[in-house]
Amino acid sequence: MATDLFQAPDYYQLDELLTEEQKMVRDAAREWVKKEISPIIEEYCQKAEFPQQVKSGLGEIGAFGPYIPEEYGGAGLDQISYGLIMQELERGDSGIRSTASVQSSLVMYPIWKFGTEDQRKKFLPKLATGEFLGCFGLTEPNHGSNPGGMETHFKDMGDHYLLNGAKMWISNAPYADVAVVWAKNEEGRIHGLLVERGMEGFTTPETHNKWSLRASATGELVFDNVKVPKENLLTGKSGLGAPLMCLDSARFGIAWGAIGAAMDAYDTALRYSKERIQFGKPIGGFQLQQKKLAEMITEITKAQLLTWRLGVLRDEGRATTAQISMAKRNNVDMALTIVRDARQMLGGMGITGEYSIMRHMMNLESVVTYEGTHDIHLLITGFDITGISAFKS
Ligand code: TGC
Ligand code: FAD
Repeated sequence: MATDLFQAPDYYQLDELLTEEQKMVRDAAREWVKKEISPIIEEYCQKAEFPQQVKSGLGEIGAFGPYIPEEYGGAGLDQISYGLIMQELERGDSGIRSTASVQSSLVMYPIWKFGTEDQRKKFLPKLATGEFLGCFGLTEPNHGSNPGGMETHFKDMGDHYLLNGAKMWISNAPYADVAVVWAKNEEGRIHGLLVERGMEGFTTPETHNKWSLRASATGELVFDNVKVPKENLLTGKSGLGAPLMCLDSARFGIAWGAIGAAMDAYDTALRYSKERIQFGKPIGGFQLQQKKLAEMITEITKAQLLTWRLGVLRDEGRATTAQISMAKRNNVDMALTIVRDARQMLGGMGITGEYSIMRHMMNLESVVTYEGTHDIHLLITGFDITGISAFKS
């Protein structure tokens, strides 16, 4: 990719709503992305490889467990800071943000919230530095939007649990040292288990040929009579509500992250429109291109406000699942529309790796599907406002 010239749009002076600490955290992540991600990301996406070397840097900027208390190695930050870090990472690449979202909200969060003190001490500090990578296994081949129907199950064998089943579409799986796995016990109740690399019968085959999120490794989790020690059960919460609580946290981060991808595409298109001359003048001087740019900055600004308010509510412990769904759905859709328009504004150049736009576009096709699809989030809002669930007949 050409030199990273990114300048963040802030049309409504929203920086004034941030604390000095939040701005410091955001700026550190922004600088890190410019230095460590922008120069390498195109190459890693082209070869469809996760850049493992960025793990320690992600740990250093607090991207692994931003809101996990410092006593467990986390950064002890507030929710808005967490969101801002995700925004900056996704400005670089959704796959890098994915790695951090999964590690923070889907692995560290459940260990912190539902784990025992021994589990916290054993895993959290190593996950916070990036020495360990984690993954989260909820989705199965036959159960995506309806995880409650999962088939993966475990039996109490007295001195251990015996785990069988399979998960698919699992981010970080091929490199994960530990997997938070959701499985049913003999009574059909969902529990979280910590499955560690090296346990006999546990494999993590990589999913190849993705056109999207190519710098994030995706894989399966296969459990063939895996003996899981009893001390690896997450004892603090059971039922589908436990993984759904993790998803609340991750979806919140994605709502912020999508703004990052949109800001990058807008900034690129704006700069290009002032430089590219057709019919004797910069294309940014044509009304049709100005319409695209004006709508982009309007939508980014609305998303920034929505997300900032959600961050305040979340910091006060008042954000609801449905509010988070609305922000995830709106912002990812907003980002997809913006990257598609930005791609057109760059003409043929828009499809090349010289610019980040096509990569963002392809990435966002996963982001709009994972952590609850666009349609599922709409139904969550529908349920919330009517009180009638449209998921099931
Ligand atoms: P439903 O009957 O509504 O709920 C089941 C139980 O859970 C409780 N609950 C919650 N508890 C805590 N926090 C929440 N946010 C909760 N939401 C629901 C609920 O009260 C109930 O409790 P109880 O005691 O009555 O049993 O569940 P449902 O089966 O109707 O499904 C609802 C639905 C469809 C909204 C939900 O399952 C859903 O969100 N589906 C989408 C699946 C999804 O998002 N999967 C994501 C997989 S992880 C991923 O994609 C990672 S990508 C990572 C990356 O790379 O960034
Ligand atoms: P399906 O559930 O089969 O849905 C297919 C279509 O039907 C969708 O359009 C959906 O909106 C629609 N649909 C389904 N039910 C309804 C309904 N009731 N009403 C109306 N429409 C409906 N999962 C994890 O557990 N961990 C991970 O780390 C993870 N990482 C991922 C990484 C990538 C790159 C991808 C692509 C996915 C990842 N996932 C992960 C899985 C992801 O969460 C699922 O793909 C997602 O939840 C949708 O499930 P599905 O693909 O099975 O689609």
